[in-house]
Amino acid sequence: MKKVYFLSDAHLGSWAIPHARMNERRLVRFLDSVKHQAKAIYLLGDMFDFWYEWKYVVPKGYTRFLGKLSELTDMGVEVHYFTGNHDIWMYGYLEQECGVVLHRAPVTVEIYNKVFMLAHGDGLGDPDRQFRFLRSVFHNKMCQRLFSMIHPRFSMQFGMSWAKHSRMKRVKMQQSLRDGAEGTQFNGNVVATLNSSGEPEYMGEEREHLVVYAKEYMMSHPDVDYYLFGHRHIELDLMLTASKRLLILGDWITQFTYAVFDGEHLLLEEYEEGATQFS
Ligand SMILES: [Mn+2]
Repeated sequence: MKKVYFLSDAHLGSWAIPHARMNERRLVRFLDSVKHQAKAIYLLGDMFDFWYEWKYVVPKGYTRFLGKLSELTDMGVEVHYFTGNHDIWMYGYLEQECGVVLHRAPVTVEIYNKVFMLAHGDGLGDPDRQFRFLRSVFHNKMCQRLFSMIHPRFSMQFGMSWAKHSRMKRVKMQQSLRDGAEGTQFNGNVVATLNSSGEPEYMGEEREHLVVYAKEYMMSHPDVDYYLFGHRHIELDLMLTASKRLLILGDWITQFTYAVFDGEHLLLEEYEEGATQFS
């Protein structure tokens, strides 16, 4: 049986990530390695660190990634692209040029007789006011139109710097913890340890927004078997009940993790360069 793959958060092109091109190449090698056994690939958001497109213009770069997406869809592999909080501003280029199916909101889909609830995860169960405000500005049609009127020379630079800045905040958190601070603030929680991507480690069932959200959602949607999210840059594989499961997909910055479903098993795996990919 052909497999279905899920991954997220490559943040391609990030000005805050050294060797960003290497990460793009690694991602492309991974996609290439699974293309013959893949039925579908779900990209769950923030694949670009900042993406904005105009009527006749798209950002420079990403040629390997975009080419690989096109190759996959030309072969008949379904590619689903979810917008995250860094690449909200997609207006048809990826659908028309690369043949992907674009999703702007969470999707519930049945795959091989299991029901998956898929989302990037930003804004779900997150009460942070500042984040919610920014999110509403970013999604606002009028704000988008105004932003489009700025020459790309400046608006792209602004976007790339904003995205870099939001990553550098994590780097500063890391620094202050290294300097001996006992904890640092994140989403209203004090966190004491960060993972390799500079994100707070799993905060526990009570405090992790996506877990709280899924547990609540579960009450009104008993048909969902699996919840898959990105956004947090942590790896999590959690049983919510005896049969319901929640996965957070890690990232493609330092973790290179993905979920794969073959109709029977759902696994969270790490892409190892050079390792044999068994079909
Ligand atoms: Mn995100």
